[in-house]
Amino acid sequence: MRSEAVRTAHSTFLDELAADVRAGLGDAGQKSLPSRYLYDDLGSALFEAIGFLPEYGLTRADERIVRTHAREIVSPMRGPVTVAELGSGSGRKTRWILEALGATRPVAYYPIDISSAALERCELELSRLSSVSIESIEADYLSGLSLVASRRRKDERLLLLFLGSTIGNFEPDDAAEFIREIRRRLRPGDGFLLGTDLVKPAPDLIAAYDDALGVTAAFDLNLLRRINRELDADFDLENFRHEARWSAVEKRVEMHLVSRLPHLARIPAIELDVRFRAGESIWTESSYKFDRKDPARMSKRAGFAFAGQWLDEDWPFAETLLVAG
Ligand code: AVJ
Repeated sequence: MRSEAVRTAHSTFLDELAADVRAGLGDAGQKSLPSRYLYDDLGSALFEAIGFLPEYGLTRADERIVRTHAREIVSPMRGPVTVAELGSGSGRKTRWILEALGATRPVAYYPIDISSAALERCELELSRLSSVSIESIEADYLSGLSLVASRRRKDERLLLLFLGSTIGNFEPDDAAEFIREIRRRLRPGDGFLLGTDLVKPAPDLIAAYDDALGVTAAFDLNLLRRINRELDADFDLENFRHEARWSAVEKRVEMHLVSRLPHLARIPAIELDVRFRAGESIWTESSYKFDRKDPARMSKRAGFAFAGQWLDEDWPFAETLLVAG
């Protein structure tokens, strides 16, 4: 039974990957691949390493704000609280929120992630917290949130965490729609803590996404290695170089894998040959950056009220607390 279910899940995943690769590389015009495929086991480990790079202040700023202001952030949440988190990460930032809440009451914590490896690491990191019970939810964000929201008792408030500026990987229309979908699953009075990386000088942004050690380049190139493995493709990683571009108009950093020379890559699993010109790129990620007022503005339209915002001095980043109206 169980192995059957796992096999089905895996083939569904492969079907999706195949369809996405065909859609992204199959036509003339700008080639692209969805950024969520960056996070296989190695990709997730490389992202963890990126969080230690001096050029990439995002993860440390996010943690600093949560650590410094945890008490204030949770202060509007009275009575019993269930905490849910979209993308469990390493659990390092979440610990501060759970400790602040757990000081005065028992807390149930539900990390939601499609990666079982990420969930395991998170459980390990947070398992020593007394007065916090953890239950991992291996699911996509919205299904996981529906499950958690429907399970809690009538008198329990929900505090939903969406940290790390993951919202920045959504196209703006999709981000707005996603926040509306979140609101639909909450009850009035529930909290939503949203982390957003802020616009900063172009050279800082470029360095953050194209670091001197080449860790981000490895993170980006690993996407092709993953497609080689999962779809039996023959991408030669040496044929590509990583590039970070900042668009001030769109307020986004783009990651591209740029072909160094004209060449052909074969993807037999989907019977696709992909031709590259020299200088042609595969667009692998957008990371939108925000102004301080953006989070409240986006969320108000979705039915949230602004309840507070905390910023970091060293690396412009905002933690915004919203309450479902
Ligand atoms: C995990 C989505 C926040 O966009 O900054 C890091 C991913 N990409 N370096 C980001 C990432 C390149 C990261 N997020």
